[in-house]
Amino acid sequence: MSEAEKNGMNEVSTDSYDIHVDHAYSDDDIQVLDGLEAVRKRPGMYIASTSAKGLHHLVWEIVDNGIDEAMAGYADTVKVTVDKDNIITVEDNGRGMPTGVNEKTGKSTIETIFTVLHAGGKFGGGAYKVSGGLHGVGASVVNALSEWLEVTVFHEGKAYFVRFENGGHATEALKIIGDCDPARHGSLIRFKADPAIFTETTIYDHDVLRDRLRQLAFLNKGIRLEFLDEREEDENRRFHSFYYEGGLKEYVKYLNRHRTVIHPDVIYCEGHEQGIEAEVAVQYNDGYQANVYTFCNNINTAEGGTHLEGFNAALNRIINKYAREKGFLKEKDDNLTTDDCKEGITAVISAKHPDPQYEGQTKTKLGNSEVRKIVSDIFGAQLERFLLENPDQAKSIIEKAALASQARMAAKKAREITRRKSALEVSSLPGKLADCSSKDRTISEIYIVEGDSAGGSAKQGRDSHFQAILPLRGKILNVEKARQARAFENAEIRSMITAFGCGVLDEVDLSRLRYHKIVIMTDADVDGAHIRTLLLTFFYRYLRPIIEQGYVYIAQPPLYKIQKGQAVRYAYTDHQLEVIKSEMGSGLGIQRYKGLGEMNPEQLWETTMDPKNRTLIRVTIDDAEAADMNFSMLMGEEVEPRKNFIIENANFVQNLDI
Ligand code: 1YM
Repeated sequence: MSEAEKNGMNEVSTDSYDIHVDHAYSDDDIQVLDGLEAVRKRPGMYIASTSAKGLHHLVWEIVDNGIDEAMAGYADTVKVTVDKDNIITVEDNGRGMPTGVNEKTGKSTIETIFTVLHAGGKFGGGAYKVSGGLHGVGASVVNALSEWLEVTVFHEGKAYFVRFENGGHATEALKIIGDCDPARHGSLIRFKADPAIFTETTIYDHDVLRDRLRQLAFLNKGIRLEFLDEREEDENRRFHSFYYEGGLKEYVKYLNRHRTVIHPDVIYCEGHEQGIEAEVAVQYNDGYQANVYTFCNNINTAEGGTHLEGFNAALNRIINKYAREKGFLKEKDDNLTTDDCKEGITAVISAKHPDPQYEGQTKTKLGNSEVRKIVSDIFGAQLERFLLENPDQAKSIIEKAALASQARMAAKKAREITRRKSALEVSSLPGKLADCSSKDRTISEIYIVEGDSAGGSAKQGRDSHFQAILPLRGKILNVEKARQARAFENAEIRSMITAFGCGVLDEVDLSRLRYHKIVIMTDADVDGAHIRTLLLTFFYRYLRPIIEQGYVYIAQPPLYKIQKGQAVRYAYTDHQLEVIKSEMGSGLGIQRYKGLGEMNPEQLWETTMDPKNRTLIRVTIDDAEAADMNFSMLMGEEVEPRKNFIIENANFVQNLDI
């Protein structure tokens, strides 16, 4: 079923069609209407969804057009405003959309762009459009999904205007509505998302808009992106102006801002070949993770692709070449692997391609093969130059890769032991695990429980048919601060790996995962939150697919037990406690649970484990960059930002972007 059908939108769009079938329309008009009608019928085919994500997508379609105009060299600023009623205004200071009449449709070019699906590029005279989005389909899709949309163009002292409503129909033809300052030029688009389509929400998320606009400013150096949120009372949050002369160089500094870098200068290059642009920036920090973000035409290519392959190849080739030439590697030594060269790296790779091909499960893998060599050549040349010109910085980088290589060999040994154990021993499951009897993975659950006493209650309270319990003793290792070898030696981590059965890192095989629900159950206090974060960090770094596929959950134990005579109720939040208190009246016994251990097995089952009553929060990764950042910050070396973050976010795990 499409998003539209799920939302029961067929009737809505049919209605708006009928209103406008009027005898003056020719066959061509009907086709035009059909186009927008199709978008309203099945919005899911044109935008990500009709949820909050799709709502924000509308903004990005219009912003992309402004950025295109800026990238073509005609504009330098794109402004986005959200007003109190969640009406969006996007304005650029470019040439202004063409105000003439389109020969084929007999209507203004602007009306054509906004009412004919797939119009964009065709009318642009083959303009070089490399920004993301729907490749020119965007404007008409946004119009179709808006309650109304207005376009104002400022051009040679005149202001032109057209308004669309009722499923995207122009109320009248484009016309001059007045004079403007002859120096003013550009396009201004205002629209209100249609609540009949976006049934979940039509309220924009300030942080989502701000963060993406900041990212677009990093990805398009020299373009100013302004954001005004008129809903914000807080003056510090109302207005943001993003402008980065240094592009990705500044992006990498920003990404490393809470980390300790091991060399002062960002390695940076940009270049173009065959009409394809490549820009790369790199700086190493003292951590062990690789944080590499790749983009094509401003779109995050989460699955990587040829630009990433070209980068990896150049990094490996040049670092090994330099390490051999300068004697860091002896003749008998093996080459450093690409992973060795990437330990502690923060890198951003951005390609701009006139005809990008996307592959992969989520169509976020760049497929154009020519990009591989272009990135490899451009980045390789600059990396080599950088190492030769900056021997001190080169030394820090090469020594880090050499250490990574030694650690990798140690980790391999430790990991082989874990693997052999699970492969050879029949009863290899960890001793502390109370497994479930069912062999059906899809219904099996494993509760990771903090402490032996809560573990004991959980074991007694569970339904052993499908619920397994793995108690963990005390705090688990912080994998953000430890090398792999130490992680694989850690008893708690090994217990989890063997219990889950699906392998780790690049060997994860979800078909072997023994439980389709992995539930973290910790005390509802600061320590519990910390342990939960440590566990999520481990999952995120070593078992990411189990999060990506939605197998990880957080249990919600109650905070209070409220009793009046025989009647017992539980409150999971302070707010709920107040509600229950007012409902139950006076003479209440209220117990605050300090930990899971205070609940007897029956209570634990009833409140937290029984599928009929419990609340499980599914952990998701919406934004890899934000999640990475949070884990590095929460779990990394630098204490100050972590302290501040925890203070600002008392209930911080709920606020983690995962
Ligand atoms: C706030 C959104 O859409 N700006 C914008 C769009 C266009 C032009 C300028 C433009 C492009 C060209 C020539 C060209 C568009 N024009 C078309 C089309 N901002 C925003 N600014 N003149 C003006 O590409 O040759 C599509 S988008 F099709 F009419 F050329």
